[in-house]
Amino acid sequence: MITVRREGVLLETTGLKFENESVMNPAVIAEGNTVHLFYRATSEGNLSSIGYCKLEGPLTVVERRDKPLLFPEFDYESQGVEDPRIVKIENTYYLTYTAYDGYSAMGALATSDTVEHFTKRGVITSQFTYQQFKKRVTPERKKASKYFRTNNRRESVSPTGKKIYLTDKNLVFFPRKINGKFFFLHRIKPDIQWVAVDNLEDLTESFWDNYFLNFTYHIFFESRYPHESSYLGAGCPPIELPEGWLVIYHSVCDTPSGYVYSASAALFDLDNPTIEIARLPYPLFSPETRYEMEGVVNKVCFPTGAALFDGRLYIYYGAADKCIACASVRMSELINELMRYKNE
Ligand code: BMA
Repeated sequence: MITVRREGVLLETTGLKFENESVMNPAVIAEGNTVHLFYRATSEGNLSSIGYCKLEGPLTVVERRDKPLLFPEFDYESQGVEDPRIVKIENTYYLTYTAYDGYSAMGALATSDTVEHFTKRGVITSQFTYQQFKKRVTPERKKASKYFRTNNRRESVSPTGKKIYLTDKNLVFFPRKINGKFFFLHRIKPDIQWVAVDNLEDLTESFWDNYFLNFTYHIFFESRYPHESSYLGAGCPPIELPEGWLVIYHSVCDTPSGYVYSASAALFDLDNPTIEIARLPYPLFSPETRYEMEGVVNKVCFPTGAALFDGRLYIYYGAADKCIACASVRMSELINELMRYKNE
């Protein structure tokens, strides 16, 4: 087993209107000794925006903005900008988030040359209704049957006449191009899927049309163990190591008292990340402290960002959808343990 050190709660709500209900699920990027943290903040009534704070070293908050950095501006995100992740590829920051319009939750992108002034690029995941998705995936019915059993949003139109799209979130980029292509993960319940494209402009309707016609080929990661039996989602941007891409993801298991969200770990091939090298057969850490067990949603550890300091991996996560906490592990210990569970 790996020794996981709870570093405790890092950020809590304040009296400021945009973050007076909860703070959680932060995007994290470390540059030298500085860690930039872009977190989901909710105001009463559950409207999300993205706040910013800066750390020196893994745990010391030195700056926290009193206004959100990103907030709903467009129809597709009118009810919230949620769950950011961030990477830097060739001098550009790519901040992905869930755009929620009150009915549909979709993966959206914002880019910037600095950590401050992001330009929104709109929704980049598919915008298909469940029925459109089902029609395209039906020829693969056998392999895709769990997608039709999962609690995916089924309606196509809202009472107000708005189109409702299949929920597609947890959009997470790899932090560099792989074989010249952008490589990212997204999640249509219950698995994680992958996309590789030369240019992000290639993500057109006809791209997604073809993608769904060949859908099961794009499944990146499926649940195997009890703690991930309900569904999975990409968590922190993958971390490049000599042994492979380390992916910290969230794994979800339904229980009589509700879903339990844990932080889990797996390793993928550097040149072809669709190849799984190893995964832990148990969660890296699960809700156990009071701040993870009780909050807006109980029993949630939702990892979304990580940073490496002196051989320790600091994992930042939303705890019970209420506050932001951090836990750390020795990287060598985690890799050694993963290697014990290599795929045949
Ligand atoms: C997911 C998202 C996250 C949240 C998690 C646990 O679907 O809504 O923002 O942290 O559920 O409630």
